[in-house]
Amino acid sequence: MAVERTLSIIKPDATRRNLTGKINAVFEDAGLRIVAQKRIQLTPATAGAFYEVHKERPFYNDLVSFMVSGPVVVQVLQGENAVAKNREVMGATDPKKAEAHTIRAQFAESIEANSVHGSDSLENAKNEIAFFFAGTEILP
Ligand code: RTP
Ligand code: MG
Repeated sequence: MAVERTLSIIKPDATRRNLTGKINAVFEDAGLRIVAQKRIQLTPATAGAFYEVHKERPFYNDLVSFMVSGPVVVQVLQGENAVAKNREVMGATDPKKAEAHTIRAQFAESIEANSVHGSDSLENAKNEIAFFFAGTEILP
């Protein structure tokens, strides 16, 4: 198994409820290392560009509004098989369908306000990391 990096975002529903530490503990307990992290306010333009792949989906406008509704924490997670491991600890998009031990089962409010984002492939991870971070900001 290769050491990978993936992009994670702790979403506004979670920053609002002061859950960033609890969520980071789940990542670290799963063997993922936080090698870059910053708390930022997304703009509609930035959130819209980040979620460009969902532009035609019915939930796109609501998703962009939600993502700018408060600060987010963008982070790079590193570890063995990090892309799949992070998706595993996040749980299903809809928290009602997520397994009990996952972040979304424990913390998400709804299918939209579901506490975390994680890259869904190694290729997307590379692009999403570059979207938010300069190479010099990532410190393994
Ligand atoms: P993410 O990209 O945030 O890691 O989540 P995901 O892969 O599990 O889900 P995806 O299908 O990529 O959807 C992106 C985000 O859009 C919101 N969503 N809302 N109202 C809805 O039916 C709906 N479906 C998706 C969620 O915030 C989801 O994480
Ligand atoms: Mg996705």
